[in-house]
Amino acid sequence: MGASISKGQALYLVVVALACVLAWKVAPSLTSSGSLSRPAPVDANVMPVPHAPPGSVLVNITMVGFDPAEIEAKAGQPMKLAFFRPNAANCAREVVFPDLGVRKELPPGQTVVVDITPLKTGPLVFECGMKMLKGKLIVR
Ligand SMILES: [Cu+2]
Repeated sequence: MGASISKGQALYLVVVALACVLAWKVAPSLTSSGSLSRPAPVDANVMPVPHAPPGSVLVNITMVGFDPAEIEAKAGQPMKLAFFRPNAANCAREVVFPDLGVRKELPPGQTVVVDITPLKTGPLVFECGMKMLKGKLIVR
């Protein structure tokens, strides 16, 4: 007797250990890779709508660019821009304010609110990450 275990017990332990490893290593990676590769659920029958908070300026992102492409602003006054990218049929995966060092991702179907404070008067450019779509604030 003592510390010795039978062949049957040893085999049982090996099987249990393998089952644990499978459940721990393989199963989660299967489920998580499945959910990671799947985009956020979007009901094809429901058009996404913008959710611009009160006081914000809604900026739609269409196939041709930002709409409106020119927005009035006041120097030194904080403002909220609500960027709404209804779908992925444009390249604006992100919006960039180069002069302010601001960069925000724009997931399709969502409204992303960007808080900015233009500091000096004149045009303040915003653009897509590839500098193809452009808009600007007219800061007075
Ligand atoms: Cu682009």
